[in-house]
Amino acid sequence: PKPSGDPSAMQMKSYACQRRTPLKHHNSFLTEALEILSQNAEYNDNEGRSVAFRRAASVLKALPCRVKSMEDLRCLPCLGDHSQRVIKEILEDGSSREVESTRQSEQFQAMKALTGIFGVGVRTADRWFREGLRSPDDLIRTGQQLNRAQQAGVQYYNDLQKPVTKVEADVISDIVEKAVHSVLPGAEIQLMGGFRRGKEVGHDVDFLITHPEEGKEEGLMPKITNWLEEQGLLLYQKTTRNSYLEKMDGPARPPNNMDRFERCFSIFKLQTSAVRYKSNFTAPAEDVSTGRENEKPSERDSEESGWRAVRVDLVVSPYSQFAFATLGWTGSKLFERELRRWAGQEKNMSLSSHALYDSKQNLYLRAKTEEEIFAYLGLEFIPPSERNA
Ligand code: DCP
Ligand code: MG
Repeated sequence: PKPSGDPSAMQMKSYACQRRTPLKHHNSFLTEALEILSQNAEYNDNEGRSVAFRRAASVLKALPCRVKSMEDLRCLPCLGDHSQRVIKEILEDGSSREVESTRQSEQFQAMKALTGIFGVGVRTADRWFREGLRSPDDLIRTGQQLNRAQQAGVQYYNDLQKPVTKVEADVISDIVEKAVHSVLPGAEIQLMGGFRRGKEVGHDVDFLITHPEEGKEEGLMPKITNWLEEQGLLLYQKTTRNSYLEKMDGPARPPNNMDRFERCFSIFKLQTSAVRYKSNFTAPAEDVSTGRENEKPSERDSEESGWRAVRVDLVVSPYSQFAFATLGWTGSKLFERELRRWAGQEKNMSLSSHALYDSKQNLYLRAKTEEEIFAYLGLEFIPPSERNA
């Protein structure tokens, strides 16, 4: 047996959904580099390459200690030649030339700034980049045509760049709970996404809403958004209708894995006084960067105005799909992707945020809890805090 300090001593499973990945790990100096290359591949519309780097990074997140030499990587899955070259260079020289030149490149920085605008995807950002645009300011200066989401994205750009803290998420939870219970008593609300996995900050706040009596949740979203709008709490909202029909959609995944729940993409107007009030009643959070350090004085100051903009996603699920929706909206994105790949490739099943279909038995598998879904898939249950793949 190998000494216990040797990372290769553990049996590393190859699917991220077979492993426990904590939030804090020992190899950020390597994973951050690999994730730069993953992100750059995404900006260049190379999904295969992007996922390969992301999988490599994810394996290193699951290691019990810091990688010290290439020897430590023996027997690890998902580490392709390219990832190994990058890791080797970082271990030997402290940094990778490819990663550093990518990070500094005009294209990478512009794509990061442009895709960082709410409502802007890689396609649009790439078109703008090729037209010579580099930042939100360039869009305003050149009078680009923007849709309603992008207009809000540019308008609230600085606020939306700042990470959302757990205390802010808790204040928004209270508001959402009040809104939901005002329009449908007995409804259940759950905080999802990164915050459910134990993150201290996020880029948005995600909620899943349901009601134990199937059918009661129908038409709920417009009632919630109306209530919020009347209170002056929404800066932007766009609701998409539930378009999932088991009989019509069958087991096939909707295109690009988007689920079909009634969903609201919104921007909340969050009173900073409410956040200050709440933090006084909460254990002091760890000191996290507010991202305000680089803010130009000319920009809107939420301290002065008394509020800030926060991205909030609301999703309504029928009770019968709630376990699948919960699993599908907890993340991480790679963990979700790996779950679906495992289901398809290893189990001949099809998993979505709505259902699990068994192609061998030709039937839908019902579940009330996440634990049951892991069991159907023949996987050990991984709690949300260890899904940070
Ligand atoms: N999700 C998904 N596929 C989508 C959209 C969402 O699998 N197309 C799932 C996985 C995410 C969760 O929903 O974990 C929430 O999406 P976010 O983009 O908000 O991701 P996180 O909450 O994990 O990260 P952050 O802290 O940046 O908000
Ligand atoms: Mg989120």
